[in-house]
Amino acid sequence: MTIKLYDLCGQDGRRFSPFCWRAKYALAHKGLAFETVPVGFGDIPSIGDGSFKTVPVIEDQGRFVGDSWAIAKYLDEAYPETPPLFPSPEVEALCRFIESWQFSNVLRQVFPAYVTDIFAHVRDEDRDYFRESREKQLRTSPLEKLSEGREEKLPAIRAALYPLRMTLTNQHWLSGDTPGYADYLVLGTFLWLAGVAQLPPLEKDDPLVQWIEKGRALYDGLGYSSPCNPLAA
Ligand SMILES: N[C@@H](CCC(=O)N[C@@H](CS)C(=O)NCC(=O)O)C(=O)O
Repeated sequence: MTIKLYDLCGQDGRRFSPFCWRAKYALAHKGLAFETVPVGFGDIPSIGDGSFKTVPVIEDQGRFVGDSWAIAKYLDEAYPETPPLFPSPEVEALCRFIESWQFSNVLRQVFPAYVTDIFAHVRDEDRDYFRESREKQLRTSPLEKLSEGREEKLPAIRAALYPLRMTLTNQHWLSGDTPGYADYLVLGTFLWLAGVAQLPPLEKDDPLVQWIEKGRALYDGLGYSSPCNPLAA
């Protein structure tokens, strides 16, 4: 039976949630058939029993699982015969580090700088909710103040990505010779940016661009399955 993935959707069918991208790559890595159910922010309370506050959520044979990490864990447990996302407790522990690093050093800088671009792409019916909730979360009103002079934030954002460039100079993927969950954790951020960024975050000759393109091409071009903007200029 095909697994359903409730996937955050904006205008033009655009999928931009970094966490939903992680779940899509996790499903694809395991070779599991899935279909996405596009949802806006306002649809989340109607998923399953109504207890979910965020997406991704998957529905597998009547069972609902939310949170990208919990989904990855669930998939490994429910489908042990397919390629593992966490082949060992050590890999899982290191993936936790990548997730924390990604959250604290990358997303935290990128999110405020690009929040108005997300706002520009959310569905009309989600706009008021998005503005109000993000102005509260980022303690800035109006949101547009956060994009003033954001070009000046790009050097720091690019510098935060240095550990990725350094690692990927010597190996094909963060997970080694073949892609794994560590890669999907990071690819999620770039796919989110590609879905919304009106200001390309990377420079054209950034070696990360090649790795991102390789990641997008995986699984029959999964990373190209949603409209996107250029990531580099
Ligand atoms: N820890 C969660 C975070 C998921 C999350 O924050 N999703 C956002 C979309 S990117 C969401 O659904 N937000 C709902 C809202 O803000 O109302 C995960 O890894 O799945």
